[in-house]
Amino acid sequence: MLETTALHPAADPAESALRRVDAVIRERLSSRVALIDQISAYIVGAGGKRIRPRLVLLFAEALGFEGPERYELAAIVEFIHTATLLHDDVVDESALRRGRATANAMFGNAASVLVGDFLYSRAFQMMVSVNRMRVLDVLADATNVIAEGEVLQLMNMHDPDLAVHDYLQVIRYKTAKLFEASARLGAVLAGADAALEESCADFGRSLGTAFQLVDDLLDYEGNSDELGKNVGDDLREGKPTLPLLLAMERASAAERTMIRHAIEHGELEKLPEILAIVRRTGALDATRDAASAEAEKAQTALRALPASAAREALLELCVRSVHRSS
Ligand code: GRG
Repeated sequence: MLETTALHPAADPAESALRRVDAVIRERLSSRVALIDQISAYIVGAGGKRIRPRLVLLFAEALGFEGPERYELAAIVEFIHTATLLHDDVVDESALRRGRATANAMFGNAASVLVGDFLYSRAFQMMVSVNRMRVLDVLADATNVIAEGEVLQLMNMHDPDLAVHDYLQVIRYKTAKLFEASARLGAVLAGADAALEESCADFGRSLGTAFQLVDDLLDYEGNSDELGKNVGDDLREGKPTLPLLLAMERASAAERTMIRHAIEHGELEKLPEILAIVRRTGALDATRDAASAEAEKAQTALRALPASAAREALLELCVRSVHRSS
């Protein structure tokens, strides 16, 4: 079981720092080009949970770093995250994000990709201003791996025979890598030694994996209003995620054929039947169990940190990431 002492959101030590980060985000979004201002304000203004900046801030705080670079780095990881969302929604032809029409639906694919490029390159300008080679090293590596993950995922589309191991590799690359980098950067700022930095990175990798497992689960059992994006998108795209892979292992031959067909052809028509199979076979519960196991690994990695309010908030984040509905 995941354990933590109860932490009221108001007591989260990252809350006031996050307001500073939002100010940096607003300031650094500005461009001479009106369409960039308009689209970036549209997507950033829609909110988001700010998990990755929270990781930078909480690890920096847990390790005693209080310099202003933490706000800049927190904003940088949010810009990179937002750039990947803009690109991802084009690739996936998604229509809803953060409870609003996606930027691609509002402004078109070209504008969306290009503003993603702006945010991504602005993040690199900001990294240079932090003037630490390790920061550039960590983020250059992370962004490259994220792109590899997205291409691997593209290669796996419509493949009902995808191995769970290969599915996990994709989620470690496309999602967990930025969580890992965010946690690691808090440690880099604080000048942590190599072993401690690795423990922080381990936390981020495990939490990011848990987070994506839940994301894939919510695509079947979630509610579009709460999620702020359309459920069933993964099936529509023919994306073989863990709930489907596990359901196929456990279903009857006829049911397996139905799921295989849906993955191969990417169709929503059979969503209600497939959802019933995924539920009945326990594939959703098993996906949540896999997420819980990853979140527990993340919590174990936190033992390397001294006790503090920031460490408590990180423990709490593990619980919330598994038991979330948005
Ligand atoms: C620009 C470096 C770069 C790469 C482009 C398209 C692409 C390659 C990568 C996409 C990676 C991606 C979107 C992975 C999914 C990650 C994920 C779980 C997103 C949702 O995160 P939340 O729930 O979003 O934290 P909010 O809206 O709360 O911020």
